[in-house]
Amino acid sequence: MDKSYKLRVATFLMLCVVVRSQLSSDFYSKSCPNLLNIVRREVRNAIKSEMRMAASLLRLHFHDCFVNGCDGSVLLDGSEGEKFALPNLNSARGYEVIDTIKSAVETECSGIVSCADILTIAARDSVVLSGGPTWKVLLGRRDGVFANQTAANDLPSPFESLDSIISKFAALGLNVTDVVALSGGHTIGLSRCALFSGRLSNFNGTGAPDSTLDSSLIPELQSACPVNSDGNNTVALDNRSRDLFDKNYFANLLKGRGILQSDQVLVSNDSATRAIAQLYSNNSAVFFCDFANAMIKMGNIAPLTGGDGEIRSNCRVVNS
Ligand code: HEM
Ligand SMILES: *[C@@H]1O[C@H](CO)[C@@H](O)[C@H](O)[C@H]1NC(C)=O
Ligand SMILES: *[C@@H]1O[C@H](CO)[C@@H](O)[C@H](O)[C@H]1NC(C)=O
Ligand SMILES: *[C@@H]1O[C@H](CO)[C@@H](O)[C@H](O)[C@H]1NC(C)=O
Ligand SMILES: *[C@@H]1O[C@H](CO)[C@@H](O)[C@H](O)[C@H]1NC(C)=O
Ligand SMILES: *[C@@H]1O[C@H](CO)[C@@H](O)[C@H](O)[C@H]1NC(C)=O
Ligand SMILES: CC(=O)N[C@H]1CO[C@H](CO)[C@@H](O)[C@@H]1O
Ligand SMILES: CC(=O)N[C@H]1CO[C@H](CO)[C@@H](O)[C@@H]1O
Repeated sequence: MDKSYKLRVATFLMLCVVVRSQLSSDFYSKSCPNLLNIVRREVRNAIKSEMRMAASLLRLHFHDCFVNGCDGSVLLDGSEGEKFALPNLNSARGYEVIDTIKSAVETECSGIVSCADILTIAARDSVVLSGGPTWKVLLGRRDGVFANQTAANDLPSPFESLDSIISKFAALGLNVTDVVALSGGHTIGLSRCALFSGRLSNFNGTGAPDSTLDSSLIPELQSACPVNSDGNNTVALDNRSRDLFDKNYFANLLKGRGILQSDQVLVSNDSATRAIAQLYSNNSAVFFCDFANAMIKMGNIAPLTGGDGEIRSNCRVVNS
């Protein structure tokens, strides 16, 4: 084994995460040295008043990065924007928290830090403050100047096949390991009944519930989602530890207790994703490492850098 290879292996073991990027962890170290402390403090405050906010901020970053890259486009107001796309409407949340963080950051370092970077740091801090892994956040993204509702409507859906979800991730440079690890984000947060109640009866026109559902989960979900309710009731995506970022999500899947169809299919028909979920279900160190790595990869999707885009002064509107 040559020396540089040994060094690479040693570095890998030490940091776990090895992803190349045009972004850098010290991007604001001179221009806004207190940035990470400000974001951490504000995320902690938000979570103190509502623990679910950790999950909401994590999801917001995912929905930002999958549409036009991580450019803060999901934050833009307006009925033509991404907020009104089906996967986000009455669903994505946390915009007010991003506003609060942004104004705290502007007070110390005006016009310096992008909304896209603030969201990226907030997502990392949400995971850490929920008991999950930490990683070095790469920074230097600039904010986009347009939203794309059409692309937001094409975000992965809970009704989609695993193959189709895998290809949507692959198109953005994320592989099967990343699909399973990032799906583990569902270890925190809630889902509305409308997004899984079709599994409870006459699933896919079969006249029966989804056969992959654990039979003891069906009455639990039916009582949380009465037939004549409007679909807005919520249940925890990981009912064993709803606010804790842990590996229970994967243990749930192996028992047929995944809430969304798109969760459960990770262990149904595909032996590759199933093997990864099995590994994570009893090895949180591997899950945490792969999750951190995949979050950095997701955060690297098509960033605007250099002279592209802008530093928005209000995360909800492009600068005039
Ligand atoms: C693999 C494809 C994915 C699908 C189909 C999917 C689908 C969903 C759905 C349907 C909900 C519930 C939304 C609602 O109730 O209105 C949800 C919630 C959530 N998703 Fe995903 N998701 C996926 C991937 C991800 C990824 C990559 C992350 C982050 C790493 C993530 C993090 C979350 C979180 C934290 C919540 C809870 C949000 C809250 O409570 O406010 N999801 N997801
Ligand atoms: C918006 O997204 C759609 C679908 O992904 C794409 O075809 C279209 O070119 C995008 N529009 C812009 C302005 O980038
Ligand atoms: C996915 O990519 C990561 C590197 O980012 C790599 O370590 C992992 O082995 C890949 N997984 C698959 C299934 O190719
Ligand atoms: C349910 O139906 C959809 C298409 O109608 C199909 O893609 C999916 O594989 C079916 N799911 C199961 C678990 O049979
Ligand atoms: C859920 O609540 C929103 C308002 O928060 C409402 O517009 C929507 O119609 C409700 N969904 C259903 C299925 O009734
Ligand atoms: C991990 O869990 C699987 C079942 O999901 C089990 O077969 C295997 O023995 C476990 N491995 C360890 C190291 O605990
Ligand atoms: C689907 C669901 O939410 N099931 C259960 C979650 O856990 C509580 C107890 O902690 C049960 O009452 C729910 O039925
Ligand atoms: C598309 C497909 O092959 N779906 C199958 C996945 O596995 C479940 C049982 O675990 C079957 O019911 C589905 O038909």
